[in-house]
Amino acid sequence: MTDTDIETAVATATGTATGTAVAPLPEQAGAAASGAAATERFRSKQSASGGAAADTQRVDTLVSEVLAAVHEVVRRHRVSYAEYDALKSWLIQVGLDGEWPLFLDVWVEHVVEEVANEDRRGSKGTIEGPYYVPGSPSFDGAAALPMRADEPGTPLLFQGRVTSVDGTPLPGARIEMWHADADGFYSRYAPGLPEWNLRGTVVADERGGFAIRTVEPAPYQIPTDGSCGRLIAAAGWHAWRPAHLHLKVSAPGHQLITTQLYFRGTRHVDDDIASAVKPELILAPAAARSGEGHEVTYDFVLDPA
Ligand code: MBD
Ligand code: FE
Repeated sequence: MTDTDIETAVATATGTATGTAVAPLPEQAGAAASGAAATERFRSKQSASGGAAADTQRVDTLVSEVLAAVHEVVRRHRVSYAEYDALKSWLIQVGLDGEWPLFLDVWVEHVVEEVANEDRRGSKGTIEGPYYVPGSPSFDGAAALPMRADEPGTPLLFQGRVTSVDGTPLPGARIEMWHADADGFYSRYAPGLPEWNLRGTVVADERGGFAIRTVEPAPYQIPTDGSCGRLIAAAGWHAWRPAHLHLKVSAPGHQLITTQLYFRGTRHVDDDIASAVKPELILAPAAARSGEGHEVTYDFVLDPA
């Protein structure tokens, strides 16, 4: 990192330079660019929602138990001052890199999602991850996601219906999809991609049906040049998520589902670094009946609110 990168990251993290709702398009590749953009996006979402109300008792319980777990690890493994200082400098650097959203969504969010949605009867959800952007271009019924004229990758037709748990179709349901391109990059978090590339919203027809044309994403590698990448290398882990489509599906009077869908037999579908794969979320696309590429049908079932 150069001094200017660090100043930019600090300014972003403290909100002194940018008060805008939309993060600027990154100009450089790598951890600093995607981390700063993800941090900025999270901060604007959080300031819009006002954040959770702090219940003193709850903060006391949760923080005390997290600290007790840390103390227990220090004692059990006889953690040294050298290791304590290594931890301190790593934690400082995660913030400077803007990688707290990435770190938390990869290693913590899956358990929060599990607890939040354990009583759902409809379709399975999974983690949102750090790269959602609200307000993507919207289309009726059947559409292609915004993409470049020469967008690389295998064409994919993704279609299905949205119903309530009792089987009632949900016309007007909104299916928001976002995903990495065939090189594993997300628009808004990597340089050189059109603003809404591979991000769009399709509104279901009168039968609750939708059809989305896109291209199959590549597996995603956590940036290797930032703090999360350094942790992964230091621990001897791998840095990969399997190829995935992100979705948010919503309809009036129903609970929104945030989910991801994966592809049977693809790399890392059995060892996702973010622990976000569930068997119900693995697609098995077939050869397209018309045109090139693949097609797959997946229906969403929403729980009443
Ligand atoms: C991703 O694309 C993602 O979905 C998650 C959860 C974490 C890092 C990158
Ligand atoms: Fe993702």
